[in-house]
Amino acid sequence: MLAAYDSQLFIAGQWQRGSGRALPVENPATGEVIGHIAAATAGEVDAAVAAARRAFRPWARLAPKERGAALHRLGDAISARADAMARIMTSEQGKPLNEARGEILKLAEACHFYAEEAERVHGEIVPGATTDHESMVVREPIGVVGAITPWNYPAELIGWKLCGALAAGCTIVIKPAELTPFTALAIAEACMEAKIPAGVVNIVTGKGSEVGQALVEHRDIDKIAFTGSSAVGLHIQRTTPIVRRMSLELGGNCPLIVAPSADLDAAAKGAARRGFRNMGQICIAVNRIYVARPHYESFLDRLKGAVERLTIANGLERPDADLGAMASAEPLEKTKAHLADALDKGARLVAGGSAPEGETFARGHFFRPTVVADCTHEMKVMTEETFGPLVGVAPFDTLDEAADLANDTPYGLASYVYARDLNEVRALSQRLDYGNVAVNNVDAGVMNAPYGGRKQSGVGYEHGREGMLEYLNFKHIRIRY
Ligand code: TAP
Repeated sequence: MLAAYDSQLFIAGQWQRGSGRALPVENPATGEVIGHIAAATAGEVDAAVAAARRAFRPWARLAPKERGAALHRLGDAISARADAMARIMTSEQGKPLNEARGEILKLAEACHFYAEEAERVHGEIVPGATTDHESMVVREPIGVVGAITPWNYPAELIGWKLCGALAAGCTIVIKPAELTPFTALAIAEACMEAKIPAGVVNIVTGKGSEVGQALVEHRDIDKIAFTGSSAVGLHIQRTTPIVRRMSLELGGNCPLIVAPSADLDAAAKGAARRGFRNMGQICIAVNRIYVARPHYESFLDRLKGAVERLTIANGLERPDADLGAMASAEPLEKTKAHLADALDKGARLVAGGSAPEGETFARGHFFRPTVVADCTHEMKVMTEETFGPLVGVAPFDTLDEAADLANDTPYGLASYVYARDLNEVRALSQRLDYGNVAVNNVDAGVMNAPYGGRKQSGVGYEHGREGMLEYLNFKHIRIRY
């Protein structure tokens, strides 16, 4: 049991036992209850927002270097407790321990990156129309941020918001996913150790439809930063009661194109990694693959080999496994439904297709990484976000056809291309209607470049300087001399 965090909220720099009803948190690899969260009440949400409001002016007035120093301390505190935080994450989310530890270290990296960016917030002097006028454009922090995050990357998706907001001079109230609250509370503990001033970071736990919705409806929050499904993002957009800034990082259905000039081994390896890492529960997971027809069968053979080499285990028992448990029954059931839909409509099963056998897998949410071929856009795997370990494959005849198929989706988050011919690289990367295009690699997001989606994948950016600009307003000051 994670007794230290049981039923705790983090408000105004203090741990506080939540007074709302207790909700169990399970280890998805075993079904064991590892602790409880308290569903924050309306009064507790108000207290967290009020604490963030009180902390805002003093935090915003600090010199950027001081805010940067605080973020560096937070990065150090997180790195120092990476092993313990990784165990918490694996226990509640299911990903293998080494992968969880890597995510915690990425969170520390975000702290250090935005610690430096804090000092690079500056404006411009714009010449006036006449010589006696001058315009200054300055940037100011937006204010109090309400952040709502999902369970697939329980540390990083909090970190990008928290670090961007704090660097800019904002304060924050975070509502983590109900499935993965303890990683968030461990971040709060690191904030205490790093001496982040009271009220700058606050965490309230509970159900999205209640506690998340209370943040969305709160009138004293200046910006909502949300990562989650497109359906909930749209609901948030519709139910927000006031005009305010909002960033929405939403769902994806990401294509990978294996062009005629591709290195097939590299493409198969990349597809297996980005299709199935974190059990496919990634907004930028490869969901569908389009292969130049002459390479179709040989690519499928390579992909089958790469996928069947992936190891699955209880992530606490085997830290270096490639894959762990899925986070809950819901994405597992959706994966099975999308697989059944594809097979019913004529897809060919190439790899996986069932749960792994054995005592280790008897009580948890496990499924083998699954590939189906001969897919069409009549099938859900090619048009909807599965968010599980299922990838569909189809052949194409021309680059135009490949680009059209890749763009045939309401989503626009990430896309992937494998090609050695620079003309193919150019043609495809220009045609793909996505916020991120990775060519001959599958790492669509890096810390120092903007990361965001188009169409139903959202509005706004995280990562890079752009990730901090989301938390800043412009102010134009026109001066007559
Ligand atoms: P959602 O069901 O949308 O939940 C996301 C967060 O919103 C959770 O904290 C959830 O709380 C909360 N929530 C639910 N209903 C709410 C409401 N009415 N008002 C306010 N908050 C509410 O997504 P998920 O299943 O956790 O995550 C998977 C989705 O996230 C996928 O679509 C994936 O593509 C997307 N995602 C996108 C990105 C980027 S960067 N674009 C990154 C990761 C994930 P509960 O946990 O209590 O339900």
